[in-house]
Amino acid sequence: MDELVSVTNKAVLDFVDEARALAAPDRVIWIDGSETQLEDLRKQAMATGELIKLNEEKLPGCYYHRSALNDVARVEGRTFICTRKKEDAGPTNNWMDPQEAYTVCRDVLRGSMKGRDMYVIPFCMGPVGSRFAKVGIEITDSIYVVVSMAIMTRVGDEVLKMLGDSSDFVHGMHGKCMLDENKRYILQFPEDNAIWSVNSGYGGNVLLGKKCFALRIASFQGKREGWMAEHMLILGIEYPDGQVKYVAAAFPSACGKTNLAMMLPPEYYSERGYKVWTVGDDIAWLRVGKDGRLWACNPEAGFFGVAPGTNAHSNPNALACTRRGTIFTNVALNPSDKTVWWEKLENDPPAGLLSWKGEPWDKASGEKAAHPNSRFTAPAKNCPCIAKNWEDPDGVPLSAIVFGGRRARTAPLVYQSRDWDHGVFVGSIMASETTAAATGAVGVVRRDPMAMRPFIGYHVGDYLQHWIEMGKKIPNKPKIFNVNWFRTDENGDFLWPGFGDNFRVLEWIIKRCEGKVDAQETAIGGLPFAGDIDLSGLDYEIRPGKKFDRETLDSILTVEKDAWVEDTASIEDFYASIGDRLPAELRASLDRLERELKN
Ligand code: OXD
Ligand code: MN
Repeated sequence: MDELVSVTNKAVLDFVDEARALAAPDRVIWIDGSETQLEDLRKQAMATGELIKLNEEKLPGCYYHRSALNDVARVEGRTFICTRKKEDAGPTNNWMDPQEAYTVCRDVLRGSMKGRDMYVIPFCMGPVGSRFAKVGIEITDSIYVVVSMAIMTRVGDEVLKMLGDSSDFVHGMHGKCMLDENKRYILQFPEDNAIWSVNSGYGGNVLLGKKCFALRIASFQGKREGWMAEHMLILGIEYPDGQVKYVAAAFPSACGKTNLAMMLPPEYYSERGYKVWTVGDDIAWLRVGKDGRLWACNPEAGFFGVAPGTNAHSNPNALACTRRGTIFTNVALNPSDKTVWWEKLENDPPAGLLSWKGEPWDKASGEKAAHPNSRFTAPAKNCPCIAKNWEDPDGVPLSAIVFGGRRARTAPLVYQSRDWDHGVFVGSIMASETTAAATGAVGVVRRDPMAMRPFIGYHVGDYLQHWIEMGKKIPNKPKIFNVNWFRTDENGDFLWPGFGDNFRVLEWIIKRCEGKVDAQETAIGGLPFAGDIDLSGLDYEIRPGKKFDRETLDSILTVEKDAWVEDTASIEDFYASIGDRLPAELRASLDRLERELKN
């Protein structure tokens, strides 16, 4: 028997009826957002092993989950943008005809929920009631999805109330089905406001509010409505006088957005009263404010962070987020005291761990205990450095936008674009080594414009044009920069200490925004004079026997012309693939770069 509910929104009821007729669940359960209902679902999931309750004293309210072995990352190869015209999906997306896509998915979903419950999750991206927030309805047969969505978004009755009788919501349909990777599809229908995801249980594929809605669908909506959905963290830097300056930064998946968003400034700065506040760690919705500045909102309510590498040194704030009310996925489990472990959490793993595969883990085997893309799903409100205004419906005003990739060579530590259009060029030529966040080879350099390559819900050329057009609408534009924390030496060791010391670069960036410091003009943009990056207090060993020195700083603040000339050839290829939808402004910037590199 279904639970009795009093939903009156016809469009929602029709959507649910259609899903029920197709998937044939035993019952339909409406998620009301109450703790009682969520607790009941967690208990059910514990009974089947879908969730394991962790140590209530050490990790109160925390749960452990393993996804299927073949289902541990986003599947870009099986992610499709289903626009009516193929050319509207563009060269960076897979495309499927919408009718064919619905048919394929219907075949997979038909009868797939027999014997199971179907959950209807009303969810809101952005604070409920905000004029910028957007509603989705996710249908799923996974309790893991329900409880994760309840952390990552605002869910329940209050969302339905906000929706009223409007049909303006994203129709999200998810079914685990058989978890068959050959029939796994992550389908976005931007023209229909719909997302269908089948045969996966991995967060990035199934928490539909996140990548599918807040980036792919929202980027399309933003283009139509005059705003932007970006793969960016948002942070605030508080100065000793109490002023706060906000920065949004786009880095590809698993390149340190969460670490930067929650960074602790070096002691030298914190002693003087500098602080960093987190507004968001993955997604920013950007709008032009009444005051002519660009304002950024975090549409999410939680963090879906990469666990390995997170520790008391690298990101104490993220670690603190995960100490209560968190779901851990595909990390290692210590069955004796029901705690979790992952690579680099501590130096010595406890004995008797079960790996992410659920098998006894043998350190000597060389296998990882936690999957490299294992995750924590933690409420944003847990974060010790969450900004007081992180839920302000208007968001926060940006001083700077920062792009950055993971590049062993070529890109210097930091440089500034000459103006907005050149900044769009800098973002468009971003490149990064691939990571474990998506299936496929790791460590391959690929062009990843604005870190959005896997997330642009339409043609990349139109997307870049939208950036150019937005620049015309922002009287008081943020300045645009590029950073690269990942330069390595000939032994593969990182040259820059990273983590909290990245604050030194942010400080230079804000000084540039305020016209307080000069830059050296080069072919690629404005680079710091090395003396302007404050190294005070950076006198510890960044690895055994190695202190950071001025010479190293000089070496990562130079433009290596040969490497850049090589890079422009690959940019040419990338731009050629975009075809005639490439904005003329970007073509002109590339021509200028090529010319100036010859000088
Ligand atoms: C993420 C990703 O999960 O980018 O944030 O893959
Ligand atoms: Mn991301």
